[in-house]
Parts: sequence; structure tokens; C-alpha cells
Amino acid sequence: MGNAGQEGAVTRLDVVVVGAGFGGMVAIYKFREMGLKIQGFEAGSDVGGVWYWNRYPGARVDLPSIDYSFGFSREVEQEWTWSEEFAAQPELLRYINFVADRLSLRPHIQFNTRVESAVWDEARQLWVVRTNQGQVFEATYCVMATGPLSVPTDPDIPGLKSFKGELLRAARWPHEPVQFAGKRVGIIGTGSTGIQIVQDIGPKSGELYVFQRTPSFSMPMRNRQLTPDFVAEVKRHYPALREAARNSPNGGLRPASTRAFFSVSKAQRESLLEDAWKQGGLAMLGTFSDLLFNAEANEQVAEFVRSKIDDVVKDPATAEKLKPRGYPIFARRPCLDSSYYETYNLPTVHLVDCLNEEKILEITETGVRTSQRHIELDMLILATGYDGLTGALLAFEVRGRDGHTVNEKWKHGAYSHLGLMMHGFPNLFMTTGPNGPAALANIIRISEHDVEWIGKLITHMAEHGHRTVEPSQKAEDDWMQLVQDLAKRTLVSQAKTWYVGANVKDKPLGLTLFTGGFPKYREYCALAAQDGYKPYLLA
Ligand code: NA7
Repeated sequence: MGNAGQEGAVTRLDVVVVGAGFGGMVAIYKFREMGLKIQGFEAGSDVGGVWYWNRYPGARVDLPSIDYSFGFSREVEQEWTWSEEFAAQPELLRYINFVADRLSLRPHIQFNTRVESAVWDEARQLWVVRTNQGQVFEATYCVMATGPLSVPTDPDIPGLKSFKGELLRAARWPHEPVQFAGKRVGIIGTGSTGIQIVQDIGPKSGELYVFQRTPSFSMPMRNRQLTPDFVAEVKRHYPALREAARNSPNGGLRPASTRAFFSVSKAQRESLLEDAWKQGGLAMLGTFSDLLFNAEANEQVAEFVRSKIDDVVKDPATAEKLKPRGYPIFARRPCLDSSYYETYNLPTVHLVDCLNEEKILEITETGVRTSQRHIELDMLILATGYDGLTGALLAFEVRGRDGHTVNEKWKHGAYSHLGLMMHGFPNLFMTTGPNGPAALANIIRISEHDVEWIGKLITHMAEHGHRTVEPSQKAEDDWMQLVQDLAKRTLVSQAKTWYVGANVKDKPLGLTLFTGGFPKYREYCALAAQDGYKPYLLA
């Protein structure tokens, strides 16, 4: 880097890319292909984003690896071979490192660097970006590939800082091996992360106390090794598979049904659900078309999953506590497990129901005090989730036209056009941003789509001599109206989750996701680009 970006030696760029997770990598590759002068920044010491930070035991992707991988490079697709249907975090990290090396992306990324501010300079029509290394960069465009799940949240429980044992955060897991044997371990949080940790460390810990507030629905992952024949077949058909994924509502290869739940007999419904259960993964979600719209259908599927908990968990009282009630199945991200419920059959694993039975009162120097008792712990693990979708952009100063910040703009909830741009923030783009399909479709397909769309807009501007672009207020209002109207129709709004901002104190509530499906989203984005980008103010 030499003295690039040092105060007094401002570096002029075409594009700054913030974040070197999967989204940032696509952006850096694409903009370099376009011949733009780019600089990426990454807070971690290496590539990988969420897969760099989340090294917790049992971390694993919940989409098939062949689907959860880049489609923009034929070389990468052919040269990389996935070993398992659902890759574990170490393999995902090896993959993204392979991509960074194979496509020579690393030289464009400055690691161990946080962007502290991005401020629009109206007079000079560029973004001034400052880093925690004291550097200053100026760029025509700023691309925030900051990820929907990159700002972990600590639980709002008194005394957290006083704990004298080992305190570990799932989303900031140490790089050194962690020992559980003989220890009294506590874990707070039973979302996808907590469930993966519990099933992994349950058998390894001396005692494990699982502090559960809201139980999640978990279904069998049924992970398997991929055979050479299968991999060869996939490699032969990658382009068609990617195209199929792009045209699926979930942006992936999981089949989506057009069959309504009550359109078939009870016996057929049960048989279809049993098949999906046996198949594993998120198959259950694709069994019927109306599971996120028809509350009665949804409840019957929820009851089916609850009955499976009874089949596995030997102690009826524990089984009962593990059963999620009071919110629709699939309104929270469904979890996939290999032995989560089985773990509770171990005599050393204890479920602490802190919703109905014993509220957590405080964390002490030596453990957790509930309304019933004090539980002594050597180690406490936090798997308490993220300030999703908006947290990363609100965590540093992003100042657009007239000095207005994103914090001000999003005071009452995230507001954007297509999840890609914001009125008042010219030449600033987001990948997988709020009000796009982020958590509801394959995030890599969305990232690739978003970057492609941004690239086309930048090319259009160069061809037509424009220096700035932003969506009009009306375009943004119309988009938000559509997002909100669609949100009213889906059951996804009806659970307290990071999707609706319910997990962060004082965060405005509301589903800031486009729920119309990935192909519809792509259509809207394509429409916005038609006829010279009509919804945009170009100057
Ligand atoms: P989630 O799904 O947001 O889960 C966080 C969990 O932490 C959830 O069970 C919370 O219970 C629990 N939590 C948070 N604060 C507390 C306090 N104060 N006391 C007790 N329990 C608490 O995050 P994950 O990391 O598991 O998963 C995030 C995404 O990663 C997931 O959606 C997939 O897309 C992959 P609550 O529900 O608030 O009652």
C-alpha cells in the first residue's frame, strides 16, 4: 500500500468497497473487470466476512454448498470441489481463500482496517472515506458490502461484564482451540447459531446449561459427503443450475411448490411432510406454496415438527419446553440440525427455560442468576444474534447530501430503493441491503445480482457523461410502499426476529425485506434500469 491514503497523500479511486465477505469479493472482482480503480477495506485480518468471524464449534451453512457458492467464475466452479452437501465453516473459509487467491483479489483489499466515515462532498461530487489507520481515500462511488449479519449483539442482561470465567461470543470466536471437557458451560441463545453449538459441544462439555428464551423450530439437515460422480455432474451443469437458482423464488435450487396445503388430502399432506422430513435440509419449506401465507396450514406443519420433538427427546417435560409456540413456523429462519434434540437426552445437558420458568436476572462473577437459582459456570457462550440488515451501516458515520446521516434517514426504520440505493446518498450502493430480499433468498445469488446491476448503472453513467446518481424520493417511497404492502400478506412479519428488528432494543419495528421472491425482485431492478434509469436523478 505504501503511503496510499495517508493524510496529506489522499488516494483518488473510482470505487471504494467496504467489506470483504462474499458480497465484497464479487464487487471487487466485477469492478476490476470493468477497469475501475478500486480499493476494498475489511476489518478482519482476512477474507470471508461472516465465515471469517464465526468460527464457533459446529458452524455450518444451511444451504447446499453447490448453491452457496459463486457463479460468476467458471474457473472457480470447475477447480473447487465441495466435500459435503452442507459445508462446515472451515471448508467455507478455505473456499473463499481459494477464490481470493485464484482470482488475485487480495491485493485490492486492505485488511485490519475499519472505515470510520464516508462523507459525500457535494462540491467535488465524490465520497471522502476515512479509515481507522488515519488514511483518506476519495472515490466516485462507494459500495457498502457490509453484510446483513455482521454486527453481533450482546444480550441486555445486567452484570455481563462482571463474569470472571471464559466469556465467548459465537460471532467473534477465538482462533485458538477451545476446551470444553470437564467444564460447566452455559450458552445463551437458541437460534441457528445456538443450536449448532449445542449439538456440537453438548457431548464434549462437563455440564452444559442451555438458556432458552424462544425455542426455534429445527429440522434434520441430513448432511452427506458428496460423491465424485455427483460433483462431476454438478460441474457439467453449473451454468444451468445457476440459471435455475436465479429463477427460483428462494434464489436457490430448492424446489418451490405450487401446491396449496389444503388442496390435497390429509393423508397426502402427512406423507409429503414425512418425505420432506426424511429428505432433510429446507425441503419442508418447499412442500406447499402457502406455508407463509395460510396460518392454518402453517400451524399444521408446526404441529408436525413439534411431534417430531416428542419422538426424540426422552424426558416429556424437556420435550414440551423445546416446542416452539406462539409464532408461525418459518417466520424465524428455520434451523437445521444433526443431533440437536438428541443432545437433550444426555444427562449432562440441561435446558433452562428462561421464558416461562426461570427468567435470567443477572450474570454474576461466577455464573448466571435466574429467578429460581444461581447456576455456577466456568464458561459462558453468547449466541444472541445480530443487529441484522441495518446494524453495519449505522455503526459508522455515513453522511450524504446536506450532511444528513444514514442514522437520521433510518430513524424510523430502514428506507431504501430496491435495497440498493438511498435518496440523499448519491453514488452510494449497498449489496444485499435492507428492503431487498436479503435473508429470504440465497445471499450469494443476490450479491451477484446486485453487483451486476450496480456495474451496469456505472457503465451507463460513463457512457452518458453523468457524474451522480440517486433514486428520486418518489421512487424510494413507491418501493417502500410495495415492500410494506407485501410484508402485510406474509406470516414472516409475525415473529419477533432480527428480520423485523425485534431483537435490538429501541430498533424501529417492521419487516424490512422484500418478500415477493427473487425473480420478482430481479424484474423490479431490471425495470428500474429500463429507458435510461427513469426512477433516478442523474446529473
Ligand atoms: P438469532 O436467530 O437472532 O438468535 C438469537 C438467540 O439469542 C435467540 O434465541 C434469542 O432469543 C436469544 N437471545 C437474545 N438475547 C437474549 C437474552 N437477553 N436472553 C435470552 N436469550 C436471548 O441469531 P443466530 O445467530 O442464532 O442466527 C442468525 C442467523 O444466522 C439466522 O437467522 C440464519 O440466517 C443464520 P429470542 O428469540 O430473542 O427470545
